[in-house]
Parts: sequence; C-alpha cells; structure tokens
Amino acid sequence: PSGPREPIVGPDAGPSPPYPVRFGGQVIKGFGRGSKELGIPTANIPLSGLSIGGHDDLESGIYYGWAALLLPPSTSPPLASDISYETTTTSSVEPQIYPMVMSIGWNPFYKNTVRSVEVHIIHEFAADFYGADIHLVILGYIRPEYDYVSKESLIDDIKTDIEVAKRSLGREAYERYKEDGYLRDFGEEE
Ligand code: ADP
Ligand code: RBF
Ligand code: MG
Repeated sequence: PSGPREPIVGPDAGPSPPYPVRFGGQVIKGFGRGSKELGIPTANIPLSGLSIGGHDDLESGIYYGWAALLLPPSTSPPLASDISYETTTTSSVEPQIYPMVMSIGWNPFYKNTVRSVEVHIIHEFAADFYGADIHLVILGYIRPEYDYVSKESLIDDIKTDIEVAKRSLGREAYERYKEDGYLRDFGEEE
C-alpha cells in the first residue's frame, strides 16, 4: 500500500473499547532478524501472554501504547539504595516505562508460520534484556500487517509507526496511562 499515512491515530478524547488492553510476558528469543536485518529490535513475547485478561482475540496488526520493563536483577546496574542500606525490605528495582509500538501477527513479508507478538520499545538500550518481564498497556490500533515489495519499504513504514505512536501517546488522554497501576505491579510474578 502507498499513499499518505495518518499522523495521529485514535480518538483525542482517549482510548475507546476494547482499549486499554493490558497484558504481559517474558522476553524470549525470536527469529533473530529484527536488529540485524531491519535495524529495529523487537522484544518477542510468548503468544500465550496474549490470553492474559482474556485478550486472545486481538486481531493481527500494529498497535501502540506504553511498556513497562522490569530488568532481572542480574542485568540491572546496582542501585545506590542496594549498596548503602540493609533496611530495604522489598525489591528496590523499579520498572521503567517507555512508549512502544507492537506487531501481532504472521509477518507476511517474511511468511512466518507462527503468529508472533513483538514489541519495539522506543528507547535506546545499552544491552539486550532477554528474560525480562514486560507489562503492556495497549491504547490503540495503527494499521494492519502488510506484505512489502522491499525490506526498505517495511522499514520506512515501521519508522512511520514509531512517529505515529509518539504523537498519538503525547496527547493528554493517552499520556496519563503511563501512570496505570498495571505498569508498576510486577509483584505477583516473582
Ligand atoms: P529476536 O529475534 O530474538 O527478538 P531482535 O533482533 O528482534 O531479536 O532483538 C530483540 C532483542 O533486542 C530484545 O529481546 C531485547 O533484548 C533487545 N532490545 C534492545 N533494544 C530494544 C528495543 N528498543 N526494543 C526492543 N528490544 C530491544
Ligand atoms: N512485518 C510484516 O511482515 N509486515 C508488517 O506490516 C510489519 N509491521 C511491523 C510494524 C512494527 C511497528 C514492528 C515492530 C514490526 C512489524 N513487522 C511487520 C514485523 C517485522 O517483520 C519483524 O519485527 C521482524 O521480522 C523481526 O522479527
Ligand atoms: Mg524480535
């Protein structure tokens, strides 16, 4: 498909049903081509994560929202609070919250035989975070998945998705979901 893309998607008043959709999972190994082939890493999450909260019915396509990342202790930099005080009773590792775009589907350009859930976090990380827990609050649908004539046109569209997500999330009624309790509540998974 060609032609202009909408700069912002979803109603200005805020996400409308079924959004917000909340779900999460642990980052697993994918096909190993997000970073290497496209220059756009995607944290893959098991599809079974999608059934959390009864949302195994999300249609294939590209979505946007907020992601919370809880790095496993081994890959987190030591915190000053861990070193200086022995009085800390609960984990002092705080989840970090970032804007994200995600793809659910079959990657028609690559003709995958399994449906995948992949999240590109809009942030530059110094290291990989396989095994980390991710919580997602999905706030809207951007577009269906397409097949493409070239890798470059797929990359161009993903870059546009990232800009669309940033603008769409910048609206007050979407920005406020950064404070959603689900993004900070990782307690039940330890
Ligand atoms: P895979 O096929 O195993 O998913 P990718 O090439 O898609 O490999 O890279 C994904 C991995 O890169 C993630 O699991 C994560 O550990 C790391 N990563 C680094 N930066 C990001 C980012 N901004 N968004 C998502 N994953 C990232
Ligand atoms: N793959 C497709 O085949 N068609 C798409 O339209 C498509 N859109 C994507 C949009 C975003 C925002 C992201 C993060 C990925 C998208 N992908 C798409 C998946 C891409 O092919 C996949 O991330 C890489 O192959 C690495 O697994
Ligand atoms: Mg990936």
